Amino acid sequence: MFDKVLIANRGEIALRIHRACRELGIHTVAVHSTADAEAMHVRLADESVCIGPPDARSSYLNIPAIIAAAQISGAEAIHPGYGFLAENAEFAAIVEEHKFAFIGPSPEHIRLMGDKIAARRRAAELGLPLIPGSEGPVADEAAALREARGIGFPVLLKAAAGGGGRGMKRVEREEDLPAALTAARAESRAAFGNDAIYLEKYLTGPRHIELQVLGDGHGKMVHLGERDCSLQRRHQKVIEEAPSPALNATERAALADLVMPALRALRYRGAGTVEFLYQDGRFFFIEMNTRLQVEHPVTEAVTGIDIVREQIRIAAGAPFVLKQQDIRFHGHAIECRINAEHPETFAPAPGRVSEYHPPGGPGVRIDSALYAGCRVPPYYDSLIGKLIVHGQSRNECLMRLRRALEEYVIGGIDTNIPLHLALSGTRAFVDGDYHVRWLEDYLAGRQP
Ligand code: MV4
Repeated sequence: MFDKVLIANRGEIALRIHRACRELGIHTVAVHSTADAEAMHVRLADESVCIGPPDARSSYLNIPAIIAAAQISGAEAIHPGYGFLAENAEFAAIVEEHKFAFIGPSPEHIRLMGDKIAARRRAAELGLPLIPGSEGPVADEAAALREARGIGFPVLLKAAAGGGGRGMKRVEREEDLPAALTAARAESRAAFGNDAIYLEKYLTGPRHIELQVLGDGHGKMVHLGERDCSLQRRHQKVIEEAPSPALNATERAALADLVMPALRALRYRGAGTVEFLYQDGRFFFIEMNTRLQVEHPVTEAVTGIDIVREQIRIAAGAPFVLKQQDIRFHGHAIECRINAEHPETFAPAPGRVSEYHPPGGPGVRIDSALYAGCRVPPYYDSLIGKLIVHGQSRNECLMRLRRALEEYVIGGIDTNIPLHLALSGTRAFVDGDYHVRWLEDYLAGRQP
């Protein structure tokens, strides 16, 4: 096992990784920008290194500074967390070239899944079902028209380099296609330096269902069940749950039967998430995330497996002892992402936290780097914590969620806790009857 791990991240996830390390007897090295000198992840780590000014490009994305921090501290491995450099194949390769272990998948798998067209092609070869659409990028307007007529309108234009919903354009009618294609290409070129666009049938009311997997890189592979992440706003997840209220046991088994042979064939290493859209009883592969995800705790709650510990064990080459038949699923878990933002306008709300009182009690987990008196800097994303509740049934979980949200006190800054309280009482959420567009529709119809 490693003796020392560098955590190339900040906030709640840096803390989460620190906790897994300490429970494995591993010492930790935090890195931080000058804006985060007083941050909780720095205070808790055994050592810390300042890697640059507040701007993430100069600090948390600064590869030479992070490699230098690993060298001077004598770390043996680097955990990238999520966001920042977590899905940067170049970074993973540089880490390995410098003889550190990268706590994540191989650079090749990161690169493959980062190219959405290549990922789609490989998924099809591996037998995963795709949304009907173009086989690869569309060459020009004529090709796009041909494809769209073949599958029928509405269609969705997607950027090959996109993902997470960036660079998508919905096209309702044939006459709108040329302009939409031009716009999609321009946006994609500006955002990603790549103007390759592909086209799919537009699904009107799908759910986002993803399967958590862990692999040893040699073909041993387990899944930890699915999460339903359909409650999103502007492609940011707001609430996630496990298991999905939409699936029965047969559908759940069918999902695992699709994914597991494919990932075994890929010899995937580490933690990963295979994302699907689910509509009318069918799963369609959309993308694979080659990182630890924000919502991993709901899976930890229902399986009892520490996903970050397993990531570290895999990277250290420890024997892979997880067996699918030993993995049991218990009850239901829901996560609310707590953001520093105005609960109605969603304007970011950085500032000083004057009071901090997180909920506790049975079935409640808080992952947060907040403390009374801390500052939420304006330079990074607005996620300041995660409330995860676990119960024997979905109903127990919902009751627990409400009481935990009522207990949660974060003073001095705006948070979306009032939004979560409102959502936890809506009919659609209580019934588990929602799809990926439901939250935006709900927010649009809310009284001002
Ligand atoms: C779609 C879709 C409907 N039809 N593809 C958005 C993120 C990206 N990973 C895939 N996304 C979607 N792809 C087809 N053919 C609707 C979405 C979508 C969505 C997906 C998952 C979670 C939230 C979403 C919100 C809006 C649209």
